[in-house]
Amino acid sequence: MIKGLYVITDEVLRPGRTHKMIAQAALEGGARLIQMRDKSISDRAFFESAMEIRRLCKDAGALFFVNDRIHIAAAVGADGVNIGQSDLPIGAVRKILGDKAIIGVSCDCVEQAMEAQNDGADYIGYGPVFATSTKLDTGPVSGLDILKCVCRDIKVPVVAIGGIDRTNIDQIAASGTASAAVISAVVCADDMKSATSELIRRYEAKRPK
Ligand code: TZP
Ligand code: MG
Repeated sequence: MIKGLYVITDEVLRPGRTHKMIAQAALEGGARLIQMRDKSISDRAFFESAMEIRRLCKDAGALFFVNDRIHIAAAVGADGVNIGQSDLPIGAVRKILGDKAIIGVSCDCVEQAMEAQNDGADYIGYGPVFATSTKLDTGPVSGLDILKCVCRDIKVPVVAIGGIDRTNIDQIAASGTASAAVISAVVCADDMKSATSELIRRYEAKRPK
């Protein structure tokens, strides 16, 4: 279920590109995992965009995730949420969203990943693997060796994130990840649709069969 390229929307990196435009282009490029992420807009504005993206994802047979805002994930019927270390605990999120919701937890060290797995996370978002300027309050860059250890030790799917682009996504695929999450590699590309398909092609070519 959590497999391949995971595209996360962001309206700040390229002003004028909306969450919906980004999601649409990513879906057209073949992405089947989409997350809407916005740390600053109002709940109402988030909800309205999320409703539209929910529909686009359903039509494309893609999974739709909401970043952080659990109540909006519930309200729009998202497939899941991606939460951080300071969001509600997983058990509380489950109570709100139910058993079928896919709960991803962002982690920046193996201890956090183990704890999230034990608490019932459906996937681990791990990173930053490489340097990134998209998110400033990150833990240290992990690099590929630590990522490989995490993939070896964690049983649930590992979604790598942070600084992943067309030049290094093959290494992410070869490290045992289930998925590679990108923001700027799609959002800042001149052609978001073809950037998405290229990332998918490169990831799939190096995924261990
Ligand atoms: N969490 C860890 S790194 C990161 C997040 C949300 C940002 C990833 O953005 P980019 O542009 O793909 O490096
Ligand atoms: Mg968060």
